[in-house]
Amino acid sequence: MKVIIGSGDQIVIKVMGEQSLIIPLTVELPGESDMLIDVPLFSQRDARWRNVQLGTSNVTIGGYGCVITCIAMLLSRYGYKETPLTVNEQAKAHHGFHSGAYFIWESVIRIWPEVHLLKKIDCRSTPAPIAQIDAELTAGRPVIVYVDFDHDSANGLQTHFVLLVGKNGDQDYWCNDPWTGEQVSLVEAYGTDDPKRPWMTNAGGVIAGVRFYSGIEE
Ligand SMILES: [Ca+2]
Repeated sequence: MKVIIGSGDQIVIKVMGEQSLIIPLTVELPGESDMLIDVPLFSQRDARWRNVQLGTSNVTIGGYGCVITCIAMLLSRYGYKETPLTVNEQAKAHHGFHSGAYFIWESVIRIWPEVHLLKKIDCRSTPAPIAQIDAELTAGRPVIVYVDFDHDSANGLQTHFVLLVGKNGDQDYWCNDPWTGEQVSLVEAYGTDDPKRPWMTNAGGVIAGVRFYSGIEE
């Protein structure tokens, strides 16, 4: 027997001579506001590279390599077989770092010619460009953003980069987080419901800056 049911319907279980058990149904269907791009995950703290020197600095990939880990995930999306370790090596060999540890966003196209920086946007004091981010994700292009690592604006911005890979409803995104190597809700991971910071309950307030990249699919 096949029965078609929908949201708002009820399932009634009646055992002979006993009271009926009524179970209301809630059916959640994926809407246009949910989507996900398939992007491999890397952790900057993976034992294979966590203790490796970042660029030519005296800090490690494990401690400060969120950017190159995002870049490794982004490149993987476009068919390059890179890891945080190989991105670090390639960038060192091609002047991809300045001041030791800072990855040069514009250097990507010199090293990986099918991927290039489109735009850098700082939005620490303005709402994030959600419509632009949505358009990029819908087109299948992951977006690098930065957030406050400790989600506490009282002590300034501790910059942490993550890779957005999909929409999670209208006010949130799925992100590949290099710190944990896991895919998480951006707002759950880096927002707060502290009433003193109401803007931190949605992605527009959590995102402090954006790096848009274009790339050619494999
Ligand atoms: Ca902070």
